[in-house]
Amino acid sequence: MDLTVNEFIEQYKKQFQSLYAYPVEEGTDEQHYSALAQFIKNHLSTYWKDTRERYLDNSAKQVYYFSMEFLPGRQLRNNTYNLGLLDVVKEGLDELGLSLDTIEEAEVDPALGNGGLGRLASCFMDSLASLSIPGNGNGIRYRYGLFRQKFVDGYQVEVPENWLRNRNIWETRNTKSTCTVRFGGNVWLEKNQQGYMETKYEDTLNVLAVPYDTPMVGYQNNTINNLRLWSAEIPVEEEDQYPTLESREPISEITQVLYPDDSNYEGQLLRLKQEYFMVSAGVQSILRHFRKYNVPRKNLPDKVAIHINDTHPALVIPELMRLLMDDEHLSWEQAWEITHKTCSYTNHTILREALEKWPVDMMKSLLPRIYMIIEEINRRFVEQMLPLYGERITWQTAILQNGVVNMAHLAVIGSHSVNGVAKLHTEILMEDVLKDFFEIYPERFNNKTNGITQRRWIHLANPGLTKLLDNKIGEQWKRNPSELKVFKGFERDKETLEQLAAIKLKNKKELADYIEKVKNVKVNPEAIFDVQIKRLHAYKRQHLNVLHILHRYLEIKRNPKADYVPRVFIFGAKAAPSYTYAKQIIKVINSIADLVNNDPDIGDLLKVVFFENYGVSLAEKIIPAADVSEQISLASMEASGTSNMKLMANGALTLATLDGANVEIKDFVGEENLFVFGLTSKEVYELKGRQDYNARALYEGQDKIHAVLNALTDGTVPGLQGEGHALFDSLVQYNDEYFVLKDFESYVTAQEDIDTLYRNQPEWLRKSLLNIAASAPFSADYTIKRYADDIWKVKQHSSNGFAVTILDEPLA
Ligand code: 26Q
Repeated sequence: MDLTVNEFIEQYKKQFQSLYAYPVEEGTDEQHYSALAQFIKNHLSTYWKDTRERYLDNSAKQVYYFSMEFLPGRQLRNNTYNLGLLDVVKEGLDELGLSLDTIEEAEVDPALGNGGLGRLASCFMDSLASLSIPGNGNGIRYRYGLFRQKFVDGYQVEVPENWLRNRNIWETRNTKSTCTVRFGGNVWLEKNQQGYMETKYEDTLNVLAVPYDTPMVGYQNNTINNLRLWSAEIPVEEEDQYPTLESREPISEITQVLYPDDSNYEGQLLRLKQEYFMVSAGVQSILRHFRKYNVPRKNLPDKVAIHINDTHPALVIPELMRLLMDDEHLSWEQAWEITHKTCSYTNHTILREALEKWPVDMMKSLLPRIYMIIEEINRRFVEQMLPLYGERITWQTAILQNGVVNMAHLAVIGSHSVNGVAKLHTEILMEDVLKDFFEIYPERFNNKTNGITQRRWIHLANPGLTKLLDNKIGEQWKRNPSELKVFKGFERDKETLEQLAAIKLKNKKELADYIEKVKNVKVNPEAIFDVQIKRLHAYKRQHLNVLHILHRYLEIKRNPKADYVPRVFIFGAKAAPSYTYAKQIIKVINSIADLVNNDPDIGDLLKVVFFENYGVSLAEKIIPAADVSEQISLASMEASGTSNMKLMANGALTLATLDGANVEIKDFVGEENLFVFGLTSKEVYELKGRQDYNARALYEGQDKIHAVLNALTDGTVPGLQGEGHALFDSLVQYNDEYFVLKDFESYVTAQEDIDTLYRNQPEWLRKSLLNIAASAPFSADYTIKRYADDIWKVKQHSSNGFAVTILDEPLA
């Protein structure tokens, strides 16, 4: 887009004055943010409209990514950059005496997701647009996002996230495209005069679904896709039936708040309402748009692909069946053919406690028609499989089991494709979690290793590194990520390594300043910045990190004169509000931080920083400054991980178990360029199978472990109210479910190897460079291209040939 600096200044002044009726000089940061965001939105609106028309004119097949969560992050800088306006805008603001860095801080970061799954959805939206693939997001516009996390006395406290306080400039309320979603009531089938069976409803709760559309701007390619988030309202014609605020509760609560649990499923009625609300509105709106294509109903799979992001939107399957049969009068067979050709499903977890299973009674009374359809899908499945596979496999794969609806089974049976999110994870699905299904439908299973968008995580988050790459290898890597491997050629170039070191140090200084500002802790930017940022969960083993920190602390106290490499341990993590153990770990980390950071014997050698309210915006500050990436989940438990990819791409060295995508990171960068420790997934399975693990023996037999665990309970760590004992008990008394003690020794050794390597700066920098150069395969552009080719069968529809080009496919 062509715009000169002067034109920008003129237009921006006008924009500002039309909003606030006084000159720009008098504006607050917040007002400038609003005016600038509005300015950018005005600029992109024609491309947004054109993209929609282009897809329609080309009769393009479209993909709809259904997800209960999206974590887009701040959009001002991203959109400005992707429109090709970043330099002009920065310069213009500069001339006006303003700064984008300051203005940007006034934008809220929409926390409409819990963690990895939601952020992945947003990275995918970015790649879809940047590849000019007709791709739409479909989700919920939660009135309150994931809680804001505060620490009080070291304890996590949750505060509601009122992200819409200052209205959201990016969204457009689209009243033209509303639809109605029905809950409860009575449903029956009746023959009408034409002889069709007709579905009759009475006493239903009717909810109006209002879409809010947000532009998803492609990288300098004139493509703007749509993210559609639904909000629940009272149907206009029923306003009178809801005279009091109280009577409106059952409707407004549906899209009021995001469930803050990312790993523990509790069968809450409201959650089921949310899922069906989003699914029904989304599918209705797809079918309405599809009518514009003027092709027969049976050709729906040629024009539409629906992706189910984990089982949360799996009701797409019975809902599409319902609409095709009840509204379009197709037969069961026709509707089923269309449905399973249209739908595909990604699994993101092997944790049994996270698998969704809805009580039949709940489903039956909330969604009577949907339940009838699920029952029939199940009946036909069982009827077909019994003679082929016998009792055991058939009943173990059925959708209805012991009074619950197994959503993963519904998703697999109703989809033509089932994928995991890393090679190892997909293997575990095929060999363990979904083993029986793999026997029945081997052709459905495939792997799609996760990816990240380099635009947000390198270009924008790390401008220093981006410039270095541009200078050394040219700018082609921005449109063809595989070019990053050219950077490997500089591994022995002294000048490049020094520049890389200078960039990292600058990023670390900025983070150090920020740490001082928000945590009032002074850290040494020359220390190793060791980072673990992810949801707090026992399987991710933040407590393994904690034990090692305590071990280090005791070492330094015992032998203060030895030669140590200074280390700053950085954490960012939210615990689910009901997850007591995770919250106890937070308290322990904060207490250890108090101990360590204020001990004059320790000084710079050891610092612990636990940021409050970890999210996308904080990640953008932390990741470019990281030296070490902690990826220490118990092997087999982490489906993929994506912070591992972001940190690697920013030159951090990975300290990892062979879990999730860490395995592929190791394969690409080479074993000698990261630090692997701990049990392998196979060993974990064997150890579990043997049932002879004895954590107490490790506590009693190994001095280091003994000392560290005692420090948790003997008063060494101040301010604990039993949290140290809780940790101790989980590890010793309750036999250490995630084998923390088993992996402790090799973890400590790997940590020592890190110190040794860091002392040899040229070698450290060389490995850091090799990590950056090997990060290309984890571009979400590749991931999305493979989804598009293998699963969705959707094509790129560029307007000017400018879409990101994928020349070769490193991970294929
Ligand atoms: C389910 C039912 C009721 C309420 C909440 C939920 C729920 C919500 C969110 C269950 C799970 C989630 C989120 C899961 C998640 O983020 N998984 C992560 O997905 C990433 C992207 O694939 C992977 O990289 C991570 O390994 C995986 O943990």
